[in-house]
Amino acid sequence: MHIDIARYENLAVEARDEGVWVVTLNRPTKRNALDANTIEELVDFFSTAPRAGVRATVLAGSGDHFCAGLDLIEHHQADRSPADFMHICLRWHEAFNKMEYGGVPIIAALNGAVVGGGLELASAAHIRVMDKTTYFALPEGQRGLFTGGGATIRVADLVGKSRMIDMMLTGRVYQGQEAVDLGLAQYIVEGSSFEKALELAHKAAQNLPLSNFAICSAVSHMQNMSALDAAYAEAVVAGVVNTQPEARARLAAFADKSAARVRANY
Ligand code: 1HE
Repeated sequence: MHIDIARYENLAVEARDEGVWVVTLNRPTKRNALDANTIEELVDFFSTAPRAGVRATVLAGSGDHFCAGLDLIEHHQADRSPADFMHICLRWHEAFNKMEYGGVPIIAALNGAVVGGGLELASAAHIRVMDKTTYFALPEGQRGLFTGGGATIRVADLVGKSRMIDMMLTGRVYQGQEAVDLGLAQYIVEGSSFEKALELAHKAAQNLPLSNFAICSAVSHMQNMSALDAAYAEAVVAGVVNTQPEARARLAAFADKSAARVRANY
């Protein structure tokens, strides 16, 4: 599989070294609002990435805001039927499921507004890094709308049902350390969230691809299963991953004491 960078209009797609790719929502004048075409481009990239040798992806937004959510102007002008919008939402799910279950680590570099569908997009990434400008909200209630890109699943999973309902009913905004404490992001940085996300992507890209595939696919699948089925599936995945020939050199390095040990941060 091959990623054709030139085919993207609303995304800027760039290959860095060590198999790390950077995907940037590239409509800053629209605050990177998600129109139908952007969603199709996300489906395309994240469907192709797992088979194109992508080892980790940084997902960022161009300009001062990560993403303003659903393109409200397009939605207003299209005056969609219920069936039309259902199909739009199914394409959002296609894109975000490809992200969450695709097996390639995705690190979201957040700044400014991460709101509505922008938070749905961010919550499909495996790691979220925020900076001091980042804020999270679900303004759907105020707009006469409802979430359609998986917030009832992923945002509720991150912050819990009650907090999500409060965010939607009252327009509550979370930012700063409180957002990390709630689980909306795993890192907050003084400087650039992009630099930190890139550092984390390079770190993840050092793992064997099959290990990352399991981490960025199996964990999510297993959360959807009964404990009994998840334990069975975990054993099967571990059977495949933990016996991969590529792991033998790493195990040998541990055995001969040349591999780094796990140490506490002091
Ligand atoms: C947009 C959008 C958008 C900006 N769709 N065009 N999401 C929201 O309710 C968030 C709506 N946006 C905002 O609250 C603000 O725009 C921001 C806080 C993100 C940024 O504020 P600001 O002052 O920097 O920008 P602005 O002046 O409000 O907007 C600049 C331009 O971006 C302007 O376009 P212009 O052509 O007049 O210059 C805006 O129209 C445009 N823009 N946000 C379209 N969202 C699957 S269901 C998901 C449901 C949802 O996501 S609901 C949440 C929608």
